[in-house]
Amino acid sequence: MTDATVLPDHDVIIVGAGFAGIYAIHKLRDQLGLDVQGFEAASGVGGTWYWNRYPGARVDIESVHYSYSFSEELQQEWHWTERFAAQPEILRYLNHVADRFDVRRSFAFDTRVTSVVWDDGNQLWVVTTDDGTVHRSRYFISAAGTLSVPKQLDFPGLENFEGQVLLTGNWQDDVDLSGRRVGVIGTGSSGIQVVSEVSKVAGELVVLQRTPNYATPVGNAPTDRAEEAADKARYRELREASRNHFVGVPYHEAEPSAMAVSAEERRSVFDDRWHRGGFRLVFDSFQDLLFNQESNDAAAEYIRERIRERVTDPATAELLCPKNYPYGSKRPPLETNYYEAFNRDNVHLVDVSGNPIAEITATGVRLADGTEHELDTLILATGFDAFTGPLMAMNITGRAGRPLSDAWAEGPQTFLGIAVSGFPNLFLITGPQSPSVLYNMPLAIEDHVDFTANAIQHMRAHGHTVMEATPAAQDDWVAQTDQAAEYTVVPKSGSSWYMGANVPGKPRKVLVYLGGAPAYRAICAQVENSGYAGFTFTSGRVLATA
Ligand code: N01
Repeated sequence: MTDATVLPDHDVIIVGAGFAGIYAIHKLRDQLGLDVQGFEAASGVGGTWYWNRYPGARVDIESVHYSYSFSEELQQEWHWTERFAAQPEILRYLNHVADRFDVRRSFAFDTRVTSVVWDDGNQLWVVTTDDGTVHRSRYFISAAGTLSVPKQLDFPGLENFEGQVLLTGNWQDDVDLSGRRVGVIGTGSSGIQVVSEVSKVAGELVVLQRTPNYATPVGNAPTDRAEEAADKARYRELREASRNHFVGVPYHEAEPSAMAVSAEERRSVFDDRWHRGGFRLVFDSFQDLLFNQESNDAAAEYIRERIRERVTDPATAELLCPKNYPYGSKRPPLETNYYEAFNRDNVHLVDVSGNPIAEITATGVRLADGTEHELDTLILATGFDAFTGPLMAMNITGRAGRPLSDAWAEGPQTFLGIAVSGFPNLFLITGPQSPSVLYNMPLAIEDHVDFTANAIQHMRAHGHTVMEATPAAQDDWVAQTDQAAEYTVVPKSGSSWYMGANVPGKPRKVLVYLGGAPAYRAICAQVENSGYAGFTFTSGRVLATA
């Protein structure tokens, strides 16, 4: 029992105004009646969809599923113009949601959180923003995203480049690349989308590829109004089916094993999923692609065959064929005419795997063997410091002055990807070791915000001021996460951000819970129903905000 003397300014501080922060404000302020303050570094709402304005940016889960489910009215009234909405439409949607639920008034925009420190004596979080203001809150929620801090760039000479440098993860509006000599570094999901679009307008496009990817067609099309009406008529059922699927999309056609059928049957299933698009090939063809190397090899070979069919020049096709890591061990990108871009005369593929980028010069890129590519514009699609980057950037310090960077020196340690032992009343929305990026994000976010809201309600109902994961529950969860990954092909990838392996020096540790959304949701429900087994609670004087 403690007696706090300093009052918090707010019940809750939330960082981030993307899908997670918008819903968290609505849930905690409007449904729980809490005093909530949000901070957002950008000038508006949108999160990922605010910053990633590069040409070609588009969702790769059908928009009817990649959207909020918490309001029946919202999901009925919103109309998506395309099956897979492009970035501007998703940003419009998030602005609409922000207006509809009046969340903007609870955010301070253009405001970056620079430090977050637990005050044990007063049992509250002390949050400092970049204007030097200090704010205190009982609970702190990170809705700062998983892919929101671009990976630090390590190209020598980048500062000497006299042309234009553009980052896919922090793109400016209205960049005109027509007729320009453009270089793209990176062929992950962002690079693949940007190449497909920029190839149509650039005078010359040089794609500097270190690792080819298993990209498959997204299958975008204008929304079919009849299909939309049918989906809306059974939205509740669709959402339930999504939440009961491994990756949170209502797929239902996966057969047990690619090895249990004949080569012809396998081929016909792959063909069908390839043509229908979305993540059907990887997650709705055979259930064992991520778990059985032989099945995975069959899918990988199928994709290589498709790439060879689409790319005219055999040498270029071969360079575009991934060979050294399993399909799905890196996050599979979806594409629209990506491979066809390499049939254009203005597009050149440059392999920088064995001949790396040595230097960015004043006029372009120089490779290790001395080859130079002259460029007007350099696009960096080089990825993110996933999961931990956004948390580290806030300088979070827990009990006894222990920084999160110290607690996580060997990689993240969480309970359920939501809580961290030694960091009381801290809630991570889609944090490391939760299914997050492998569970349709808006639904994963809603689940985590609901879990957090329920936990806060539980504390208030029982007169608790502090809630904290136990070290034992955390150790057990980390072990379960590591074990779930071991059953899959994911650890076999050399440079996947799922493993933290894309950032030099970052501990190699699986960052995603790979047991699937349904298993994970059942575990979270068990924790809630048990009265929060794995957490300890401290009671004290329950204080109103100042
Ligand atoms: O980043 P990435 P991303 N020299 O890390 C290369 C989501 N997303 O922004 O593989 C040369 O996947 C690197 O090469 P390698 C989605 O979850 C979704 O594309 O390390 N190359 C790789 O090719 C996605 O997975 C959508 O050898 C260097 C690339 O840069 C996640 O965001 C769209 C290099 C980075 O690929 C991240 O995708 C876009 C170097 N020094 C993104 N350093 C949707 O469609 C890095 N690379 C919803």
